[in-house]
Amino acid sequence: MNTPAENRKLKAFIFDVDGTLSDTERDGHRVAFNSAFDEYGIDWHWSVETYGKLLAVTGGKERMKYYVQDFLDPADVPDGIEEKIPELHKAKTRHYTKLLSTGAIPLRPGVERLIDEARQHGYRLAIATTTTPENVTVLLEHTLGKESIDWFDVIAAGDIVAAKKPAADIYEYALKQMKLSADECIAFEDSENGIKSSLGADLTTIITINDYTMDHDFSNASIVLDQMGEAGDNFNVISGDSNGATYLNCDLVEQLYRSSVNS
Ligand code: XBP
Ligand code: MG
Repeated sequence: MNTPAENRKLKAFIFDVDGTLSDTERDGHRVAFNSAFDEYGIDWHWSVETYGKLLAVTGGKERMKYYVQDFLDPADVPDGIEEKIPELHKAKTRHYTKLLSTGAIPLRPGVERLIDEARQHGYRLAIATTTTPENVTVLLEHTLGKESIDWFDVIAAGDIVAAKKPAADIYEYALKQMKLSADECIAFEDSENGIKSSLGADLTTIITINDYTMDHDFSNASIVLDQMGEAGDNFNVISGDSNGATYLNCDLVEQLYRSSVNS
């Protein structure tokens, strides 16, 4: 935080994608991994429960390596699998983008409204995610429309940085691209790896949990909500103070930003 408190102004919203904009993990990424394994004749099947454990490691290629190393009996590791992972991951991305292009996975409640409102108020928008860039564009195209890709100043994604979340690199990259400092932005996350990354970049962070992340440690979040919510579809506040608000709008985002940068 380097700007004097009285001059600090919120200029941009930086969104995580998986789990935050949309519940893509269980019915999107997991399904696509399993389809890739089937395509390659590999007899792995990641159940909903196993996948929850595998989410400890971000990045699809990294997650497959983690599975091989920590979940498989060495005797069951297919020959040459480590070298095959990049190719397997390309197949996974193909299955994922195909699935999402059917519109199978919607945005989470309140996401579209908050993005619309942020644009009306003149906040800049960015994405900071671990997933592959084309996975982000296919989600945006089939939820907010093709033109929405241009609403984001930067889509920071995947292998563009060497170290994925929980490292702060992807948020730092997004800030650099926008030529903004951390105290001019706010991050939206859903997971412990995500908040470690955003806090590592010094960003005030708002959390919306999901089934896979409800037990994560969010003790340094500005607020923890079950969803962004809508008028008439209230969020539940898990921790923090919504100051009487019943859904996440730009007013509440501003209040949370102010109390964080002034503390
Ligand atoms: C997202 C991820 C990604 C996706 C898979 O984490 O962990 O690995 O599950 O994406 P976050 P790829 O929401 O914290 O960014 O297979 O394209 O890597
Ligand atoms: Mg996430």
